[in-house]
Amino acid sequence: MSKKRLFVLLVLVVFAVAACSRADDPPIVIKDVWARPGSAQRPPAVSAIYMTIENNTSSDDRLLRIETDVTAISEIHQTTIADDIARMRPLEDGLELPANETVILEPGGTHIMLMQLQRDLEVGDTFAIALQFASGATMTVDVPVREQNS
Ligand SMILES: [Cu+2]
Repeated sequence: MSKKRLFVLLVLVVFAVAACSRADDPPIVIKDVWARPGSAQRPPAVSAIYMTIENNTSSDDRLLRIETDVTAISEIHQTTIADDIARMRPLEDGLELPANETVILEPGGTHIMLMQLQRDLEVGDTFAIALQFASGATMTVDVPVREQNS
């Protein structure tokens, strides 16, 4: 085999490996997503979504907002405890997703708050949400409704 042909072959192998690793490692991975049950008729007509977000890229990103047709209003909330009282506040600039880090949304911590539910969310239901990131990427994820993460 000539040196030129060997070089071309090596270049092809490098491209193939790069393409494979990109396919195997999606930049943002959503895991363990679930939502609490909620009633559209019964106040407060709210629910919350929890998930694990892996940012596998070498760039910081942010989750800006979530859209879903089960509610008119969804906000990214952070729970803080001061003087034994838990308070939720919206993260106006979105949720930080540092490069190569995993961010966990869980009960008592960060969550996606769904307010003014448009329909009931019962255990066993599934609904779709669209996540929008500061990078410009969007993802659609199916969310199962559960009593608790299991
Ligand atoms: Cu909240």
